[in-house]
Amino acid sequence: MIDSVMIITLAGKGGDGAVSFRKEKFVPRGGPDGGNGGIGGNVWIVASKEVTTLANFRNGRRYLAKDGISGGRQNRHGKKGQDAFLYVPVGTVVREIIPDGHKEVVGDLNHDKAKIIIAHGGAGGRGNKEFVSPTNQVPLLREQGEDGEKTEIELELQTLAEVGIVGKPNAGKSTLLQQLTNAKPVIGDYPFTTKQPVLGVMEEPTRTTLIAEIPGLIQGAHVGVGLGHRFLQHAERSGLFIHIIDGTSSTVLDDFNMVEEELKFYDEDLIKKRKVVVINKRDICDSDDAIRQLRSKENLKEAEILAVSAKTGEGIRELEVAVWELIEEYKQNTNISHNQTLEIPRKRRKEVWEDVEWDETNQKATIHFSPAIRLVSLLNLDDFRVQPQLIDELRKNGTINAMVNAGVKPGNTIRIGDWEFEWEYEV
Ligand SMILES: Nc1nc2c(ncn2[C@@H]2O[C@H](COP(=O)(O)OP(=O)(O)O)[C@@H](O)[C@H]2O)c(=O)[nH]1
Ligand SMILES: [Mg+2]
Repeated sequence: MIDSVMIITLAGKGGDGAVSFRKEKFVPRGGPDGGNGGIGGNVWIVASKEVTTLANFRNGRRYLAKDGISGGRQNRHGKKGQDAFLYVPVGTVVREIIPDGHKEVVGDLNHDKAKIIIAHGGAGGRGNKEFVSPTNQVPLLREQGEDGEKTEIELELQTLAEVGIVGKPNAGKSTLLQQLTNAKPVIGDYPFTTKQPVLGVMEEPTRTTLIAEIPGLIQGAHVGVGLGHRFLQHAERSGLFIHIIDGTSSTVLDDFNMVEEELKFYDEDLIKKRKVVVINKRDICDSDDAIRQLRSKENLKEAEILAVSAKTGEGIRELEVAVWELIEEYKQNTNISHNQTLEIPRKRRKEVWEDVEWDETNQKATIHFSPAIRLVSLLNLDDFRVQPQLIDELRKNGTINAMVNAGVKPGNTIRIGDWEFEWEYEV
């Protein structure tokens, strides 16, 4: 089973802005009416209960959203590029691989329809209409659309159980899990057979649920090892516990209290969860007596207590019914409605103003600033009217300032994108 995959997501590029002028009778050149480009499409990761594995994803593959459409004449703005939706199973954790190599969790898609934008589409370029100003009535400028974000991510499916089986070592947790589900846990006469949570699916024709055997708590608490983070996640996320007790024990109530104490030790909230208490090994013990002992405890007077034999299957059907009932109840009471879409906010990575790169030998400054590059890229620089407009705009967006701060002097060469020119202005 594939439970982790690395992919690359590429959002759409923004559409380019247009340069255009209104055509009017008797007016040689009407006002500017070049429209803006549309925003590029976003890439979303969406949790869906219809999807059960990550098997449709291929390691290293790129997943793309559509580019925005370019602006047109008559103020026609380009259409937004279509978003791409990547559907993953509920329980998928999304980690972004940061350029420096470390991974950062950006989303835990733990319920149906939870979603996150993992790569934002690029902004649309502005058309010439947007460049009109009191000093520039005939703008010949337009902007290239911005590149979409490129994000490398890791998807990891963390299947978390709805039901946790807890109990002292040897109580019969593994045997019970095997009775209730398709799991094949190790069953042994000696304690501590299970160190990792073992998962199994409990199925009925119309519903399924995931059950985890939570490893013997006692050993972990005392030695301080063994029970990983994963255990806690299962325990915390599970909606209810089956607390199983060995009915042949002469200290049934103490056994129960001991496990409750251990749970409390990890997290106070754990013991507040709904639970079914199960007296096990009813084939070889006096289960009525065990139940009586438990009922002597104040908060167990009204509790749901059942006697089963995980080995022979006696009482298992009743237990199943009780578990399904509690699951349904739990689902109705959780405030996550199943139609609700949860959008996990994630900001675009900030555009970093990279320094002007200074080449001493050639007395040349290269500008690495995407708004400046996008502005320069599509212009007809042979048109003598364009350059002064461009310089004016570069002044407005801070490029000139950065150049001056970097020590650029008249006579130096400036490179922005593919455009190289000699800086001749005093500032
Ligand atoms: N007679 C009897 N033995 C059981 C029953 N349930 C479990 N056992 C035995 O108890 C021992 C411990 O069971 P296991 O499921 O490994 O317990 P765990 O440590 O809680 O996972 C094994 O030898 C099982 O065969 C039961 O209902 N009746
Ligand atoms: Mg076990």
